[in-house]
Amino acid sequence: MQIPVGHAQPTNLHFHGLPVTPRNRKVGNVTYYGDNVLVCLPAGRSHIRFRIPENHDQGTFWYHAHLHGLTDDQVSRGLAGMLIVGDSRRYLPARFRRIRTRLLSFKDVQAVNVAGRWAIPTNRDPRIPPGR
Ligand SMILES: [Cu+2]
Repeated sequence: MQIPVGHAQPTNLHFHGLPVTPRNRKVGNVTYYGDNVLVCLPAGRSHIRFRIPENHDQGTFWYHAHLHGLTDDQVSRGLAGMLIVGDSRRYLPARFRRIRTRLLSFKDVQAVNVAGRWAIPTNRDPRIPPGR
């Protein structure tokens, strides 16, 4: 997975439900980042690489930006996604194993009223209480 990081904000990635390493690894002149919420990915292109064991639980998991102080702002603006490991349909009765899988995720966006206007809290606007 390669994460393009713009210059506007730093970020990182955190994976829910995957017991993956938080360690960074350097191969040649490329750094592969682990799942470490304390890492601040530098601007430019960053690489995240880890192995999911063959015997990992199957199911749907999710990942999101988790840079402390910017998490709510970045996640509510879309820096999150779903990740499917394996195909858990094989546990269904035979007649359901070929059903189409659709992914659906819900996010909440918390808006606050500032001086009569609704706004999404960000960590950049001092008038609005910051999120996590
Ligand atoms: Cu999380």
